[in-house]
This record gives sequence, C-alpha cells and structure tokens, in this order.
Amino acid sequence: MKSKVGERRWEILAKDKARDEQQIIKTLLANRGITTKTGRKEFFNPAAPAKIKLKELGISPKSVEKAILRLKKAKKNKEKIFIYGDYDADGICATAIVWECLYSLGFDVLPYIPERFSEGYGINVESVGKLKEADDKFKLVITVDNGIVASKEIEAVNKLGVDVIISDHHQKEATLPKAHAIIYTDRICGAAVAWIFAREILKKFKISSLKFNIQEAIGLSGIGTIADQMPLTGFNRSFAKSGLGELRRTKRPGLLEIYRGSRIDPNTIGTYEVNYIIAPRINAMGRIEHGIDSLRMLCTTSRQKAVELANKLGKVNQLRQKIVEEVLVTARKSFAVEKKQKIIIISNASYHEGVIGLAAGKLVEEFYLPAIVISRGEKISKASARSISGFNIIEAIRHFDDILEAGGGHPMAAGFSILTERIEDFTQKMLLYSAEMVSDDMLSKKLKIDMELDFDQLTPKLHETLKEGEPFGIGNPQPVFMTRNVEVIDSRIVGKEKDHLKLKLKDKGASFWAVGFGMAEAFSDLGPEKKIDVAYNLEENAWNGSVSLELKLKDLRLGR
Ligand SMILES: [Mn+2]
Repeated sequence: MKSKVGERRWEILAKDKARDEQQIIKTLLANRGITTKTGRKEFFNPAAPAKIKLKELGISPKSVEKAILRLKKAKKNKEKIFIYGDYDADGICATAIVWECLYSLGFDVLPYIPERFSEGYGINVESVGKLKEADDKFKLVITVDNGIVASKEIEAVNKLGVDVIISDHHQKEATLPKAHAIIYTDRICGAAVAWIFAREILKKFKISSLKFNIQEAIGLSGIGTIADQMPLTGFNRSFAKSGLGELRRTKRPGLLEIYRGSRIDPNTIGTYEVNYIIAPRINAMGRIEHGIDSLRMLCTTSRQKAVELANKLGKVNQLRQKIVEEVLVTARKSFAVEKKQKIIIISNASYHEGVIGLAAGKLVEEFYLPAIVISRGEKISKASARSISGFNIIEAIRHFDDILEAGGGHPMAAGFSILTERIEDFTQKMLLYSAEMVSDDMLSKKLKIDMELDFDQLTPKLHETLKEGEPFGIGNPQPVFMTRNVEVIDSRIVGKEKDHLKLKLKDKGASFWAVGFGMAEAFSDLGPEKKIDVAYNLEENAWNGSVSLELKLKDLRLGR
C-alpha cells in the first residue's frame, strides 16, 4: 500500500517492551497466532512436503487409492488422459506437475489450459466434447486447481464417456460432483494438492528411469502457494519455504530464462520475486493471450524454446502493465469528479476483461477505498471488485443478487457479471449502500507494528533469528518494530528521482543508517536537534563486502 509519511495510525500489537531476544521472538510469534511450544517448533522447522500425511491435510487416502486404480486401468488400456488446468499461476503450475509426472511414467497424457474469454474458468463441456471427437481413446480427465463445484459439467462429461478425477482446493458446495475420485483439501493451494497427488502416484508406479523430479517440483507448488495468496503458515509455509529453495536451485530452462531476463539472482529468490516477477509473467499470458505458453515455459527442456517463451512472457507482461495503466488513467479522471463517495465504481467498454481485477487492486492501493471495475460488454458486462479491510465486498455484492447475474469470491476480492443496461441502477444503489456501510474508521489507514524496541536491542544475532522466520508474506508479515525519540544525526535525500530519504539515527548509544523509500517529502521536517519516532524492518545491507544492519523505514513521525 502506498502511503504518505505520517498518514497512518500506528497500531502497536504488543503492549510491553521485550527484555531480551527470547521475549522478542515469543512476542513476534504470538502476534502471528503462534503461542505453543509445538507451534513454535513447527514454525522454525516446517514439515518437509514429502512427510506431510494425507490425513493431516484432510485428503481422503481412499480417494487417492481410487484415483490411482483408475490410472492403472488407463495405463493398461492405453487410454488418453487430459490434465484440465486453469490459466492462473497456481493452475498452470498444478497442470505442469501432474502432466510431467504422468508423462514421465509413460502415460498418453496431455495438458489442457482453457482460454479465459471463450472457455472461461473450470471444465468447459464443449471443449471436452471436441477433444473426445478428435480422439476416442480419450477416457479420463484429471482436473487441477478446479472442478470441486463443477457438478453439472462433470455429469455432462461423464455422458460423453469420459471419467473425471478432481484435484482442487477451492471452496466446496454442499453437494460434491459425482466424479470418479476427489482429491480435495482447502488447506493448501491447487499446485500443492497436485504435488501431493503426484507424490502418491509415484509411490505406486515404479519405473527406473524417472525424468520427473518430485522434489524439484515443490518449486512449482511454491509458486502456486505464494501466487494464490495463501497465508504462509502451517503446511503452506512448508510448501513456500521448500518451494523457494527449489526455485533457487532449479534447472528448468524456462525459469532460468525468466530469472536472467528480469536480472534476478537465483540465490535471492523469495516471496517478492514470485509475487512481482515470476507469477505476473505466468499470469499475463492467460489475461491477454493464452495460458498454454506459460505452461510451455515451465516445462520446456529446450534452451532455445525457453529463450523464446521467456521473451514472449516478458513482452506480454509489459503489455499487460500498459493495459492496466490505461484503465487507471481513465479511472482517475472519472473518479476525480466525485470525491466524497465511499466506493469507486467505474465502467467502460475499453476496459480489458483480463486486467479489471488488477486495476481494481491498484485503485484500492491508490485511493484506499473499495473499488469495482466493470468491463462493459454489449449485453452483459464483467466486473471485478477489491476491498479494504473491514468492508466485506462479497457480502455487498450478494446484497444486490436481484440486480446481478452470477457472482462469487471472498471478503476482499470478488467478481460478478451484470446486464449492461443495469450498471447505472447497480452503481447508484451500491453508492448508497457503501455510504452507510463503509465507516470513517475503515478508511483510516493503519500501520501494524509488532513491538517497541530500543536500538541497543537490534543485534546481528536478532537479525539472524528473524531471518529464520522467512518466507514473509500474507499471514506472516516481516516483523515491524518501532523506536521512540531517536536522534537524527544525519539526513540526506537520495535516489535517481530524489525521492528517497536516508537518515543516520541514534538511540541508547547505538546508531544505524535508515532508508525510507519514497519518503523524501519528510526531509524538511528533520532539522537538527529534532527527535523522531520510527517504524521499520530490520534488514542487512551488504556493500563493498561488508555487511551491516540497516533500518528499512515504514513510517516516521516527530517525537516529543
Ligand atoms: Mn488456486
């Protein structure tokens, strides 16, 4: 979230100051809901994905057994199998895992990624029908990252003479589809469910020359876990942590080309690189063109193909950024007209359906209001909504069930379709609804701070222990500390655009350099003798071979 200096209310989670390092760690874990000794042990040593039991995940071992028996039959009868995936990063990684696994075992198997605009999310019966017509040996579909709510579609596919094995993690409904077997849990992402399934398959099919490396494939479920915004605790932490390790070591030519093209050092890959470099490139294809090329990028063994595909993904991702920016430019104009409203609702025929969710997210960041972006169609329009903490957007959307067509999602992100002629009516009613439901308190930005510390507590040893808490992300944010009344002994404006702040700060006999990205505006308030309160992450700065601790400022305010 972009915020101006001093704009947010500081919310300090721990009331008391910590005496020693042990207490600091205890408090940080408590702030993340971890209060037991076992919880603490699991946090620092998450279970290896290879060791996680089906039952611990809530996956039925019986279903897995049934699925594997069906696969044995398929192998014996030389049936063709399609892995039916999704066009987002989680779905594409899930497809890659199961496809590579079965292919390496000698199955007649192909991946299938639907096209967002013509086929949409989940099993498309017409598409399966076409595949069946083309090849009558096709008798089995394995869904990955979709399928758990596709009762009608699966019934229709069965009628075509095709069995379905579901593997999915999305919210299920009261009645489950009548699939041949269902491998399901909502505790991990789709690519991690796919990985668990592949792991179980490999236990039952013994082939000596395995080209598929199940350990390496955890990297793909790591991408899925982070890209699908799973909270990075419990089993998701297992997949994210081991997954990032595998992504640093991977030999996949496609990923290596992505790293090279975006100048990332494989050794430094973390949640940031997945969220802002790898996943957006994988996602961009499905948003603008076709997700299948992202799958090809992940799976290719040819260096030359990898170069071509990584270039293509990079270019389409740039195009995607440009299209989002175009939406934002018109959005800013139309929104500037009426500033008092408590929600942003904009619609235009020029808004590209593949990016409306991203655009809504950017608007929330920029204006800190819930946002709905509608891509106007001739008769029917598609909308995507993003919210702020406290305002349940899916509830708000369901409130207008009678005006809308289909809708679904979560409290913070949702989507729906609407008859184009009803957009005006919906907009007026939603503005009134949000005026009542969005409180001023919701609109005041907060900065969550773990605890207050003194500078003499910021030791290299503490930093080492904090690093053990990685990967940071949703559900496990990087620790934020605050220190009151520190002395500013040096202050500078730095950066090409002169928009960053660099300070030397002193407290309790210890001093540190601190960097505030985009915080140059605060410079003029930092005269000599001024004392300030700072909120920051503790990081290390490696420069010219020497490593020192540095504060990455989150915010600052004048002290007393
Ligand atoms: Mn998913």
